[in-house]
Amino acid sequence: MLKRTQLLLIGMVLAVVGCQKEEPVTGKTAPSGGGAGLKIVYIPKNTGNPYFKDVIKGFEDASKELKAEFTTTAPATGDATSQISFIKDQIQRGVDVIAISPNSPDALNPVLDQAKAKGITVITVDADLSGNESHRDAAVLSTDFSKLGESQVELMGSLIGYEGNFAILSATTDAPNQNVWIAGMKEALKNPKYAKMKLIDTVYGDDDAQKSTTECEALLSKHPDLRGIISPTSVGLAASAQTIQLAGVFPGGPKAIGKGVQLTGLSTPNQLKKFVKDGAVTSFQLWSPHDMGYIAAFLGDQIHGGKLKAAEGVDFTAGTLGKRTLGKLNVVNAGPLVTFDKSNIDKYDF
Ligand code: RAM
Repeated sequence: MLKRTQLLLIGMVLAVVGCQKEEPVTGKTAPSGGGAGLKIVYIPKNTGNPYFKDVIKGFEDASKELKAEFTTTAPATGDATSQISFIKDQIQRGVDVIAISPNSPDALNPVLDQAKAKGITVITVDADLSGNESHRDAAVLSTDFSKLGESQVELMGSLIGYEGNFAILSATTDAPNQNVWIAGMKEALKNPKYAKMKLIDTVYGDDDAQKSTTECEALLSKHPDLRGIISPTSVGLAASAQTIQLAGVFPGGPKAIGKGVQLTGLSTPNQLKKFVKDGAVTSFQLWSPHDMGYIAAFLGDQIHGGKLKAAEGVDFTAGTLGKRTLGKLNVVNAGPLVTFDKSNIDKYDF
């Protein structure tokens, strides 16, 4: 169950005003670690993804409390190298903190090193530089990455009676977060509990709605015996839900073959509400994107201000969310994984 503070913050996401333009947001209340006027920039994976608007809202809320100056800017696409020139521009601008959802675990290493050499604090958010963590100071990740793959496999298993062929429709081929989760799914599948479930295909929609739709359609025509699709991306899952609904192949749908195709994965409640109510999607999961941005702003402020030396086991206060602790490799998990279905989806507005 979500804690009250988390529910409150999720509720606040209602007023989504974040956009990908560089617009400073400066607040009025007391500063903490970095002091008033701290310049924080957040670089999401790409523009046009509602999920990142919620993360941006978290940064904006925290920046108001910190009296920091917050801006956001992002490339149009999530290719591995698309963020490099954006990071360079921010180094030029002289920001204090670069928070970034990286599109690659390693392509950004040299430019992030340049940022760090200039005294800029680098925080990864939502996705990490897996295997290259020394190129950032700390990470704020959505939820416990080591359990996410298994949770998604378990959810799929429960939907298909732990038996049948399924596919994955992911984001980009380089996406560090999706790739860690997919590795976790493959590891989970070794458990004898899932012996009758088979991952038969993995495709990539690039966090682009059109490409995700095309990939989902291709999965349906290529594998008539498909029992399920896991799409661990908010863009991919929303596009696939629309595709499955239009094709009528969801369980009980007019074109369902046998028991139909169960679609699940990760997306925002607002993007999926319609499909859950119509029965095209039974259940799916996510966390609070807002809280990730909120926590990252506080962490960046405190590291940059010298109040916190990032190391495993070190505590810090993330505003109204209270005490948080840096874990292994300086990772902070923003919150719990929530499963949404007909019974609870109306409680969420983000
Ligand atoms: C997409 C992005 C993001 C991921 C969510 C679940 O919006 O790929 O990185 O965390 O899906």
